[in-house]
Amino acid sequence: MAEQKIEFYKGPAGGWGALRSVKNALLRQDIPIKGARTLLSANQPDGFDCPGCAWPDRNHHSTFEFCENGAKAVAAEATARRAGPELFARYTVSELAAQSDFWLEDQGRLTHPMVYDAATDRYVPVEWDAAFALVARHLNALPDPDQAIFYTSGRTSNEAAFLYQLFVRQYGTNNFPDCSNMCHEPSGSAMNPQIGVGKGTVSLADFELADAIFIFGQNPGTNHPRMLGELRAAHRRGARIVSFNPLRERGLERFQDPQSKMEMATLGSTPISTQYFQLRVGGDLAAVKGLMKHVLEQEDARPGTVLDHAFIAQHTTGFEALAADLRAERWDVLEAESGLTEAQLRSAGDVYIGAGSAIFCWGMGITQHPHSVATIQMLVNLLMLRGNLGRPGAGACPVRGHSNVQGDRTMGIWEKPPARLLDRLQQVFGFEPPRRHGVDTVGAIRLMLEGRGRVFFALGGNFAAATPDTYETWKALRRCDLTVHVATKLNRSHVVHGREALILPCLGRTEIDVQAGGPQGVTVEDSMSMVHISAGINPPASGHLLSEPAIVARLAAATLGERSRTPWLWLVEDYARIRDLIERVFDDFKDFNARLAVPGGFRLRNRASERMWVTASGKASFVVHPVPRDTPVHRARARVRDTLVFTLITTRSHDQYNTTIYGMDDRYRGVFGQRRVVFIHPEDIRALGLKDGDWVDIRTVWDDGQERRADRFRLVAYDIPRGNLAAYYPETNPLVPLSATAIVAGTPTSKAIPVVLVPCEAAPPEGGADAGERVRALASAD
Ligand SMILES: Nc1nc2c(c(=O)[nH]1)N[C@H]1C(S)=C(S)[C@@H](COP(=O)(O)OP(=O)(O)OC[C@H]3O[C@@H](n4cnc5c(=O)[nH]c(N)nc54)[C@H](O)[C@@H]3O)O[C@H]1N2
Ligand SMILES: Nc1nc2c(c(=O)[nH]1)N[C@H]1C(S)=C(S)[C@@H](COP(=O)(O)OP(=O)(O)OC[C@H]3O[C@@H](n4cnc5c(=O)[nH]c(N)nc54)[C@H](O)[C@@H]3O)O[C@H]1N2
Ligand SMILES: [Mo]
Repeated sequence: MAEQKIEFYKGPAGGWGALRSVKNALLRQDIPIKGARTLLSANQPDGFDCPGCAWPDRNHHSTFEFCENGAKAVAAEATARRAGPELFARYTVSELAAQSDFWLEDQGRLTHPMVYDAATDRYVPVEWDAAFALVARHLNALPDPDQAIFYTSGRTSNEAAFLYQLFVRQYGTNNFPDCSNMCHEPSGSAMNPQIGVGKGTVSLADFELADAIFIFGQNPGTNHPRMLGELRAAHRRGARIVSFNPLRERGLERFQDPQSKMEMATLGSTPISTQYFQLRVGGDLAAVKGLMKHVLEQEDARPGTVLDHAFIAQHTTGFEALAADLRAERWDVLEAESGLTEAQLRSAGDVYIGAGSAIFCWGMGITQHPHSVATIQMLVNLLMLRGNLGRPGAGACPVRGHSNVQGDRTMGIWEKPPARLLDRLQQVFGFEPPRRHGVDTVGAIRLMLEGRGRVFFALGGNFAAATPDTYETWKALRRCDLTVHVATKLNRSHVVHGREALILPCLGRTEIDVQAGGPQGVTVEDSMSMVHISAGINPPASGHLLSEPAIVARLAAATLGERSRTPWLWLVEDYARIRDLIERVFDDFKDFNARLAVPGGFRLRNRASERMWVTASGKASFVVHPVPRDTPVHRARARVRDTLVFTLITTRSHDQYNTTIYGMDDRYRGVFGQRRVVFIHPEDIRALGLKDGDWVDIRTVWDDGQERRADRFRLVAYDIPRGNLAAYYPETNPLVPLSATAIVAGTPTSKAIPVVLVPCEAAPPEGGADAGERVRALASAD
């Protein structure tokens, strides 16, 4: 076990620390040499798309873009370690369930399809055909297709996602919960009605032109490290970079580019943010409103010089109502709710006014809040006041997470499919698609809890750990007749299973995929709507793996049989055939196969970036929203008066990919060898009568009488606003109530949980406290 310590990190983001960390990651996975070759193929024209994040590549040119966390993601997949049948013979599933998330994935790549054997409480090997027959039997026995649930995580390729939605809709349901429901759903929910697209409007070229880049609630140094390269270049040419974040994230402060020989040799670095606003958690809507109020007041003082009147007149509706609302807004309310002063808000507003063109980026710090949709609409309002949409160097940039989460939605992984998609499926494939909307992630958990969701199938991801209200979710999964997981690595979701259960191991993106028609590539769409091909270079982790498209096709054939007129097995012989079908369903994919031949692929049309508004009014709309003052946190504070009620954000460490834990360090935040920590303001520690390093249990304050707790966290004095706490996910997911969801979008509000802290004894070593918790929870989930 690594030494546990808390030590302020003095260095910049990136630099030698990043190189050292990659070396360690490769050593851990026993892949010093192969790993290096694999790393060099990430994001190359003839290589694979990095399975890390959705940040776009510089045109897939051939210089290697170094990215520490991309390298860790690749190493995790290309590991030499294997979780084969011997592992499952050695441990019962109950024994596996007592292990930590880290331990489970650390066993390595899954090698064989496995089926749960209740008599021995073990997973045992199963033939692929028998596995598909088992799923088909369950699906075909359901009285109503809406009792089946089909989850998707965002690594799934376009080809697999397209086949999957086609299969499931032919089967008869729109029950497509996905990771997006927990992630950028609010961005789509906000922007679709407002400007007619649910995606970002910028491309990388805009980053070269922007005079100002505003970053709200996003931590690129850890989660999108290649974005730091763009920010560094922007800073160097004089662009202003303004960050809004309750935590001082190192990657938003300074960056040492591992590809700059000069910076590496001299230990130099480039500052990133020109201004940093440490606002209060959940304070963004108020802050953005403050910026808008300032913009309007400046326009009043210097008429005709601040607003883009031509844009507003020609392209928008609703300006007058917004202006009236802003004029009536009070600075004291904006200050109290944002945690920033009027002077700070005005100075940020001045940077915005001073910029000829501006880009707004945002991440989970914006979306995982009750008022996320409103906040995003306010961000778009602010952009539109100065015409910062649909022109060079300007626009909206929701920074997606999973490498193909955007593409999966484009392909129709959506529980609320638009009628035009269903009409087209009907026309092209000659079947009657279900029109009822399906369940999203939270809806799926409820359906299973009520006993009306009986088969749960997951194409990737880790539903049991990524979702809110962990033990409710476990109860839900354990009520299923059958749970099935297509996966690369063992995880929590495989050991918290239904009465019957399957683990179906698949190829990863780094691996060569050979079908009857020869080696295949798949396509993905990045955060800026670039679609390109990805082809693996490593031999498969095991000879028994199937590709995701092949798994979906064989399952479809087994389930639908004669009922389907789609030639499933023929389609997966050559993925170009799948792409021909994609082209027939989506007009924007015209000449799909031909356009992939261009290195770097092609950009999907984005009508908002052409100033074409596919909205009800045919215009972009300004939307009015009040400053939220009745959130669950406000209500909890009003109710609990004798103790401090904090707002907890649940976030990522530098050593994890969502529920995949790579290691126990969070280097930039100075945490080493441990994860059960909670960041807190030193004055708040004093107010609790405690001291730095003391241990606490965390309890949620909610209004449904249910106890939610996560025990044994170590207090870490930190530069965070008073009244706010931060801790890592997924350990804190038991604290997030199922009913804590974003208005309209339904996204769990993982960054806005009202909690209290209860002192406890010092914790036993890592894994101890929460192993006990897991065993108890599993027992009580039955
Ligand atoms: N290495 C690595 N890369 C990843 C991932 C990973 O886990 N590891 N995950 C991938 C996925 S799926 C996603 S969605 C993205 C996630 O990437 P991010 O969007 O960066 O997500 P988080 O790490 O949760 O961090 C959110 C940031 O928001 C800040 N924040 C919290 N609350 C507020 C608030 O109220 N207001 C503001 N302004 N800021 C706030 C936090 O301090 C933190 O800096 O990254 C993707 N890339
Ligand atoms: N409290 C809290 N909860 C959150 C968040 C938060 O910030 N706070 N963030 C939310 C967000 S933004 C997201 S996106 C979700 C993530 O939710 P998910 O996408 O469901 O979770 P991951 O941890 O990314 O999934 C990891 C698993 O994916 C499998 N896998 C990896 N590569 C492949 C592949 O190529 N194919 C297949 N089939 N499987 C593969 C591996 O078995 C691995 O164990 O979590 C959400 N949950
Ligand atoms: Mo995400």
